[in-house]
Amino acid sequence: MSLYIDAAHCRPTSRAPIWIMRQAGRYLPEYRAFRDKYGFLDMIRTPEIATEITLQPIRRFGFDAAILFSDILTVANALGADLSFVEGKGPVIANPVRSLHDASQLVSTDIRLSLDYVSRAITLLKSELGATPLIGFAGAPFTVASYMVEGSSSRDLRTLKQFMYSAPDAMEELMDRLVRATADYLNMQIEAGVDSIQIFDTWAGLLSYPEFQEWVIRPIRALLNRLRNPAGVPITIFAKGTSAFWNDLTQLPIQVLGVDWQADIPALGQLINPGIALQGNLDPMMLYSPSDVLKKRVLRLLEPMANRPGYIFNLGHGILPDVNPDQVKLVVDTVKEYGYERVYS
Ligand code: 1CP
Repeated sequence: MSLYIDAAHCRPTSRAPIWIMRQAGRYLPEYRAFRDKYGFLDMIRTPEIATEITLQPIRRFGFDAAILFSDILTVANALGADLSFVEGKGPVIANPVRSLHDASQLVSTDIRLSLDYVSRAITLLKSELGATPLIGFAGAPFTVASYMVEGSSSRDLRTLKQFMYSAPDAMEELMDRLVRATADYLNMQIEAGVDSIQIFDTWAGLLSYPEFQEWVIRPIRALLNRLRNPAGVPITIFAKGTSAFWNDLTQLPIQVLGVDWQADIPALGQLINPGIALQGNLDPMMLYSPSDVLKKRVLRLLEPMANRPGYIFNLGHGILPDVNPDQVKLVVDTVKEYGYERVYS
C-alpha cells in the first residue's frame, strides 16, 4: 500500500503524503521543452507524451502520487465542443452552448472510443510508475459546463449565470449529458487502472447556496451513483471556494475533501466526519516567499494535522506557472522530513 492511499482511507501513516495540483505542467522547464515542440491538445492526445509529462514531476521531486496529464475539457470536446488552447488566454470553445437547442445538439458519443487515448496513457503509466499511485480525474459537471457556456475563462461566470437563471431546462439538459459522459469517462479510467479519482469543481465557489445544492451537489451525487468502483479507489472532491458548504460536501460518498487555501484546515478536521480525509491547503502564492518563511508555513500546516489520520499535503489550488521549482523541492523535502512518529508512538 502507499502513504497516499492509506491517508485517503484515513489509515495512520508515518508522515503526510504529498502531491500538488498541476504538478505536471508549465513551471517545469522539462515540460516547457515539450510544449515548445507540440500543441497542448496533441500532447494530451499522445499517450507516450502524456506519460512522459506525468512522470516528470515524479522523477524530479519524488511526489507520493502522480496525476494523469490531461485536461478537464477533454469531455467537453468529446461532446462536440470545438476546443482550442490560445496562448495567453487559455481554453476557447468556438461553439458555446447558449440554448436548449444547442444543448440537445451535443454529440452522443461513446467516451470509450473518443477518449481512448486516455485509457492508453493510463495503461502505459501503470507499467512505468511502480509503487507510486496514479490519480485519474475529471472536471465536475458544473465547472465543465461553465466553459461550454462561457466559451472561455470567466472571472464571474456572468454568461453562465444568465443562462442558468433564464433557461434552467437548457442547463438541466447540458448537465445531464455531462453527468453521463463524465461517469463513463471515470469508469473507463477506473477500469484502465487508476488508483484514485479527483473531481475538480474549480468554479463551484461562485454560486449561492441554493444553486450550489442544485448544480454542484446534485449532479456530483448523480455522477458518483453511476460509478462502478469494485476495488473502492478513493474519490476526492476539490471545489474551490466552498469550504463554508463542508457539511453538504462531506455527505457525498467520497473519501477525501480537497480544501482551498482560504479554509482553516485544522478547524475543518475537527468538524467533519473523522472517516473523511482532508487534502490541502497551502496558498499557491506562498511559493513566492523566501525559503525560511515557506518552510515555516509548511510546518505550521503539518503540525496540527499530524493528530488526525487522513491528511494529504497539497496546495489550496494549482501551482502557478512562474514558480521556481526549487521552492517545490523545499516543500516536498519539508513534508517528507516531518515524521509523525512522535504522535503515534
Ligand atoms: O499551455 C499549456 O501548456 C497548457 C497549460 C495546461 C496544463 C499544463 C492546461 C490548459 N491544462 C493543463 C493540465 C491540467 N489541467 C491537469 C494535469 C495534471 C496536473 O494537475 O498536473 C489538470 C488536472 C488540469 C485540470 C484543469 N484544467 C482544471 C481544474 C483544476 C484547476 O486548476 O482549477 C481547469 C479549470 C482546467 C481548464 C484549463 N486548462 C488549461 C488552463 C490554462 C485551464 C484554466 C483556465 C482558467 O483559469 O479558466
